[in-house]
Amino acid sequence: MATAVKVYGPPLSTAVSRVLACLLEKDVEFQLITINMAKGEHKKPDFLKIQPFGQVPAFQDDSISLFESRAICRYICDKYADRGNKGLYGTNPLEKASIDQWLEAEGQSFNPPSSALVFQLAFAPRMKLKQDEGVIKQSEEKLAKVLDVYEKRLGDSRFLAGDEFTVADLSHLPNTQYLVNGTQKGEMFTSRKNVGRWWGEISSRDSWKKVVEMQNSPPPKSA
Ligand SMILES: N[C@@H](CCC(=O)N[C@@H](CS)C(=O)NCC(=O)O)C(=O)O
Repeated sequence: MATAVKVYGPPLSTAVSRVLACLLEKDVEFQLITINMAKGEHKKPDFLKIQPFGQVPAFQDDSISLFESRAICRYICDKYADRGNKGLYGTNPLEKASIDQWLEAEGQSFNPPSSALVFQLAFAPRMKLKQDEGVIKQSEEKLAKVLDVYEKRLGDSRFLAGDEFTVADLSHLPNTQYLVNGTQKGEMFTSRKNVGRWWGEISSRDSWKKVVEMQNSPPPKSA
């Protein structure tokens, strides 16, 4: 009997929640192994064997261990191609090329300014760290330019890679969730007509609602 894949890390982490959303879309059974980052468990030698950079998530399936959330998502989509949402990573080279292009745009253009804003505006206050106004201003300007490109694209196309929801859209959920619901910067998304319509659509998927529920559930008590 196939065993559940393992995901290591807290659902509050944006990179972990990306992988969880993908597993839920693909209807793949998983075991979530909480890593207490406040206690530095992600820097312990045993964890470094599966995630040598000491970051979350780490992932295991059969004999393979993986890190990097977007690479993990691609693996899940390919390995479990026949499960759940079968078009999540496209079904032919043409679709995959478009999905890969927008997945790269997320990783290379959208993620740097949006994750900086998430850190500065959502995490720094919780961690009682001083916010860097220069980083906030610069990241906001960069993100606005990226969202202008998205606004145009989403005026021509229902989702980023075409008419269907794909892993390229999914990959934007974690940072956008924090920015729209956990900071004052939500308007950057909601004031742009097409981006706002897209965000409403992708964030109301059952898979993402389950991830948000997991984020809002108290972490299991450690022994
Ligand atoms: N590119 C990596 C980023 C992983 C990452 O930055 N994880 C953060 C949490 S969202 C982390 O582990 N931070 C703790 C640290 O870097 O020490 C991925 O997508 O998996």
